[in-house]
Amino acid sequence: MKVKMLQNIAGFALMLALMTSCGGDQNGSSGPLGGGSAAQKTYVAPGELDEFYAFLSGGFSGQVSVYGLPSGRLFKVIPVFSVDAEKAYGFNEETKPMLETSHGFLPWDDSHHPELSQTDGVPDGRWLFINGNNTPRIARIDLTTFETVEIIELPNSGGNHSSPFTTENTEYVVAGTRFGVPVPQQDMGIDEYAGKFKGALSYVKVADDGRMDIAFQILMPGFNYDLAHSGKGLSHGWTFFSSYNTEESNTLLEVEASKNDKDFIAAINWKVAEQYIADGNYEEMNSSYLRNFYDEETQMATSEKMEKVKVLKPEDCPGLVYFLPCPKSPHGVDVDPTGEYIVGNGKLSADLTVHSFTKMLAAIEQEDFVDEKYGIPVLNFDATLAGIVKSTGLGPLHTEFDDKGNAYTTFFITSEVIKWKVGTWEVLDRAPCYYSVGHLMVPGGDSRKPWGKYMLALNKITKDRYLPTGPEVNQSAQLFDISGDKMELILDFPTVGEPHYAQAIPAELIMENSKQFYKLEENHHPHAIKSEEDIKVVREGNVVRIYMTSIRSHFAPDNIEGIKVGDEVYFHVTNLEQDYDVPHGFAVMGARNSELLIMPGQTETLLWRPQYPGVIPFYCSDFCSALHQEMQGYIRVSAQNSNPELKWSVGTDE
Ligand code: K7E
Ligand code: CUA
Repeated sequence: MKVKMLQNIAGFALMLALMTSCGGDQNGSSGPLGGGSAAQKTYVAPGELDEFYAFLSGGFSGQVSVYGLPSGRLFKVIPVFSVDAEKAYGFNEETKPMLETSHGFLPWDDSHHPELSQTDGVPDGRWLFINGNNTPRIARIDLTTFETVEIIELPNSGGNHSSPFTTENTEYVVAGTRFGVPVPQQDMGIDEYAGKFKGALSYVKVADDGRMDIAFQILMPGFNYDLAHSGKGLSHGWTFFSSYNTEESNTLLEVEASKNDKDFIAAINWKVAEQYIADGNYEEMNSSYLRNFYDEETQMATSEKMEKVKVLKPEDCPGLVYFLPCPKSPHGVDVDPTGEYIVGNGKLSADLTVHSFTKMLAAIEQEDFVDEKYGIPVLNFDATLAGIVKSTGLGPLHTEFDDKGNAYTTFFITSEVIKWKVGTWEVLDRAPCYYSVGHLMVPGGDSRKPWGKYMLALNKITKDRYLPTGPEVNQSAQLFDISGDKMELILDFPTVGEPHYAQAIPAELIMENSKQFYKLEENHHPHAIKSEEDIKVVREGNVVRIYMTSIRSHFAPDNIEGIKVGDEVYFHVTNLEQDYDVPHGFAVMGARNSELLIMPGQTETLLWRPQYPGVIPFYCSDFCSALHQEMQGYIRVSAQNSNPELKWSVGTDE
């Protein structure tokens, strides 16, 4: 039995290898690109602007990258879950608290799914959410500043993968655990998994100002909750989570979790959940988690420790959860723009299973249940089935939609995107991807209003597509024009890290609100100073605070004396500029963190611990003017047991 299983694995692996290594001769210039017309479609002339902002997750880079479409130009990498020395994120005193967790300071995570906030089911350009997969967290990026302003931890979870998908009006972002874990965490046998481990689905409330808090968690059986999407239109009020490992195995999942012919899509009625909470029918669990918030007014992040979550148990909450059987370990679960169709992407099959929301409601009404799992009714598969897309592709992962009633599904194993008709389920077109496509993205393609002009395929493997760069070759994105009947490949560009999901939105919904600088008079940083007259150096014990300003092209003060070995020196640098695009940097020799990159009107703080007596230079690390190279200074360090006078200055008195 065991040997046979291993043979199966070997066979599957071989098939994968074959599928992902083919097509080496499909070269962009001579292959599917139609020559000049593709170039014209993606050419954004110098000085012209792109039509869409695209936000791609960085996967194991932990960040988000911002591209223009259709040009594929990289505009920015937004640090989220990983430290970033370029922007001092996680290095300066202001942002360090963003990466605090109940496990301590974590400089890294794995980010998979960017999700734009929505109003009436349409992306609105206010915020971008993204999940931290490894140590369960959700981040919120403010799209006026393109900075991470909030990170909330998710307790009782392990692997925050089905996250952070939004509801129609951003009432919630949801977060399902990928791994079943003991809840609460405890020392127990791994082989006690089945029946004892749990899978928490979190509903994170998003307030009008964007602030997040965990409204409640649903303590599900310990399946693996893979992806999610909320209902929209007629299915507003529901969320659908795909699952695998309903076998509840704790070992060799590639075999053990592929045994059941069908796993489940969990349909959660969150309006019912709200009612249970409002009626007080919940348990309060001691679960601590951190909520980190960057306050633009004080320009400081702070961490707040939360102690309790409200928990709902499905077995005690009739009407809260139903299981829709779905063949072959579904990965993505995607809801079409009308909200009627729920697409299960059964990754071990050739077919897509589409459920009907209307039929689901009828089946619930008629109690057309075939089984029950841990108190959760399992709906009759045939009763909810809307149709099957017979694709002849292999390994469907994710589906997005356009504004003409079409759907686009990625097939990892056969490395292609298949376009099909919603409602008739007929396959309309197929396009190869180079190679092994994971997610795909149509701007607004998981919302009620897709802007169905482009489709971006996000590929895992790019060997032979780009100049080789050693063993590691970057992942890639491939842009297709989907305005016609046939998908047309028009651009191929490398990405930062491994993009799993992406989102895009018309540029005009964001660019008009984009902040150009911080107003000095609104800077309420506790250590800000507003003019050079206020510069000072203050000692309290071995803590020395240097209140410094930067303006083209000098620091004030730029000569500092009276610092000793063993001091903790805080450089509080305020950039006095009030113009767009004039940041200053700050770097000091021997600093064990990074530079600072201070935006106009902003204050940032670098902690430095001098190690030996001497005269140490510091300088501006961002080329800011013709006299940038002159933007420098010295700090004198005396011996630990000396008693030097604290002095600071800029310029000479004469
Ligand atoms: Cu399919 Cu993490 Cu959304 Cu990657 S996941 S592909
Ligand atoms: Cu300031 Cu260079």
